[in-house]
Amino acid sequence: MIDISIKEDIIIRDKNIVVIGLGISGLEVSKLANYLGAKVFVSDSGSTKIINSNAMELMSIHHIACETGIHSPKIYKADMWIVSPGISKNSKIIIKARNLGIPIVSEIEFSSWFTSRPIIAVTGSNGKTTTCNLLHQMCQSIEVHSTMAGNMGIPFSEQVLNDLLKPDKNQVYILEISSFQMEFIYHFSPDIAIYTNLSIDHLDRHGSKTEYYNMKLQMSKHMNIENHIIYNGDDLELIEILKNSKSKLVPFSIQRLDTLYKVDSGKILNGENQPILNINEISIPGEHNLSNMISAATCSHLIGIKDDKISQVMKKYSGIEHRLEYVSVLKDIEFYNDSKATNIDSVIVAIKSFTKPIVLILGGKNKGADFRLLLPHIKPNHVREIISYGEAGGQINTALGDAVRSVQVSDLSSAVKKAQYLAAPGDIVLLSPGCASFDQFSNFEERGNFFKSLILGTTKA
Ligand code: UMA
Ligand code: ADP
Repeated sequence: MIDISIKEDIIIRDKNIVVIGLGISGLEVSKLANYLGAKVFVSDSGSTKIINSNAMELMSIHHIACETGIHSPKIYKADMWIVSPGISKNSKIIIKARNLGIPIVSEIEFSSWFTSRPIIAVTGSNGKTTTCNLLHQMCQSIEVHSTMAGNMGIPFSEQVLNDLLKPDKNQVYILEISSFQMEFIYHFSPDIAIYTNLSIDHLDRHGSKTEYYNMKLQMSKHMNIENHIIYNGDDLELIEILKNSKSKLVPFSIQRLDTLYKVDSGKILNGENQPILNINEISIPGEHNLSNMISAATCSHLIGIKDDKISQVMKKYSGIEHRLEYVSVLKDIEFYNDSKATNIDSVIVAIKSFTKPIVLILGGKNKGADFRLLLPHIKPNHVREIISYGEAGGQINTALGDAVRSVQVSDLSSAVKKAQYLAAPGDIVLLSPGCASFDQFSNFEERGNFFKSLILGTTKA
């Protein structure tokens, strides 16, 4: 077995490393472990087209042994396991491997052993991808070359291997970290951690709010007194949870006046109380996006990025696909695609981002959310109708009861048809589903693209 207790003493060369999962994390971490001289075996219980094609790539190009459609007994003949985020620590194979004393690490943990570049790690329940993208645009200077990786879809292992093959001494990693990725963490320690906010999510995976929050806290657990934790100072729960951290705590806020950047009288002010931007120069909607910008600005400032670069990015930033994305206007009805809103809090901020009347489409696969939490944020003259669909449609309808006009349909296509029928000129039709997409789609991107194709007429409702 590999002794993983002291990071500096870990030896990988010639060790039997089993990688569990052959999605993008498994694919890329196998290449990294192989490059470092380990004997790699990869196993995935599934056998979809993607899994099989990843296996083919590893076997034919990298000569790495793989199995798909099964976890054979071979997986337990290992000096260490590297697991993909999609595999829960409560799964049968993990419990068995633990009982056999096999050390198990996550893809993020393993990759972090092989880089000494600075790491900025971003987590939270919402706003991670947006904050990472803002930071990535801000952190480009002669001295700082940022590279994004993590939960947004680029495995950290891929970027670490790229840097080993073609080193860039000015490289700074901006990692988007999910709670799933923090289940097997032993040494991972970013230089700067950002906590955007915390609210309940992923109950189906973690079982309780406490366990979910604990996974989020894993990200900063090994940080030291020299490191910084930038956190949302408007989030009371987050303040409480982080208060005993060893690292330097740096709040950001859109309400307080004691933070590095402040929002005051329609302007963003810097540490010298000088305005760097008028709020109305920002083109993406919602206070939550202002909060994302201020957190990215705070972090950029800490690593020496100048205010003119920060404000330039804030002005130019036009948002990311599937996050409150404007689709089209038809018969004076505006359509927005917010397919990435997969929890209650992101639906709440979406509602708050508009003043016009909304016809809201909710639904998909419930992750254990309580839809009654939406009720205090739904005013009948603002959210005029709710259309629920998919696996969670019935639960949503029951949770909302008579408090709001709601109708349940079977699928997204019918929901769009219904929304077009119910919306009046001047209204907004908003897909902000508050659920995962997996009941009817492969991922949130496919759901958002399908919604857009219905609106733009490229697919018939
Ligand atoms: N599997 C087994 N045995 C098991 C269980 C699963 O072999 O007992 C296999 C599955 O068949 C699957 C693989 O393990 O092929 C698991 O792969 P994965 O789901 O971890 O997929 P990756 O392609 O590696 O993607 C992961 C993240 N997926 C998840 O967290 C579920 C991606 O986040 C991330 O972009 C990627 O790593 C790169 O870092 C996705 C996600 O949905 C987008 N994240 C959640 C979210 O944002 O809400 C947290
Ligand atoms: P994440 O990567 O954490 O899922 P994204 O930036 O992809 O976050 O946004 C996901 C959803 O959350 C979108 O619907 C978006 O409008 C919403 N959102 C973005 N930033 C925030 C925030 N700071 N607070 C609450 N919701 C947010």
